[in-house]
Amino acid sequence: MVRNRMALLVFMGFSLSSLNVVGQAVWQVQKKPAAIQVDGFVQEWDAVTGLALQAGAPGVRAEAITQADDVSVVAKAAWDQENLYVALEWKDNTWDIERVLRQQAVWLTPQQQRRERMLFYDYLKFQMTDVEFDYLLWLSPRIENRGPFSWSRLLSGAKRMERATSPPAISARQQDGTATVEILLPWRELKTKPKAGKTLPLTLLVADSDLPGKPLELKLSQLKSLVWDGVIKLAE
Ligand SMILES: [Ca+2]
Ligand SMILES: [Ca+2]
Repeated sequence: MVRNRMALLVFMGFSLSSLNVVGQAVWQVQKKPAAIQVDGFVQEWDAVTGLALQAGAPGVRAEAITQADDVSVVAKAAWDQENLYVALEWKDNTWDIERVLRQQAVWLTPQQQRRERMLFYDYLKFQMTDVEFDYLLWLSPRIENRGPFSWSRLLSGAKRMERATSPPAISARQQDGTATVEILLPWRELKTKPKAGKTLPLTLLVADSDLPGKPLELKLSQLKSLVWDGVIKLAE
């Protein structure tokens, strides 16, 4: 019985890892168009193809989300020698944002389980890794003149030692039911250099909560998220 279960786990592990190698999602990111200004307005990104994060979109794993109008984010990115630029167009039928400081990032459930507190609000997790670094950014949109809220951390080198890093420049607005965010992330903050053709493993997670003001205990059974796992590729 135990052996069968072990064999099943080994088989599942093998299937999952081969799927990752064969079916890895690639997000091609072009060089920065001249006009980009990190001011929270995103009209200059119109010609850039976005990555759709919503229920049913290719490569997106939806947890407890079935409708695109529940939450959706279109992510766009561009790069140059100095920076990675990201633009988000975020739609949500019920906003639930809250500042979560890094020191409060873990919440202990009544059953003494550790949960990431950001998952209980509307937050986006951006985690980009490389041989040289592991960079994590959590951010919320700006809604009704609150936010954007964010925190980031950088682990550097093969041993993943924590290194000081300045927060990226983030500019966010809310217009006509859409929250927009622009992020400017300098490569030097990641202690790395970009190169055309380079691929960097990336995870994007959109946490969605529609219970503003409710206690976390009550939200626990209602956690919803969208996850995209793949690589970001710096195109020529
Ligand atoms: Ca702009
Ligand atoms: Ca929401």
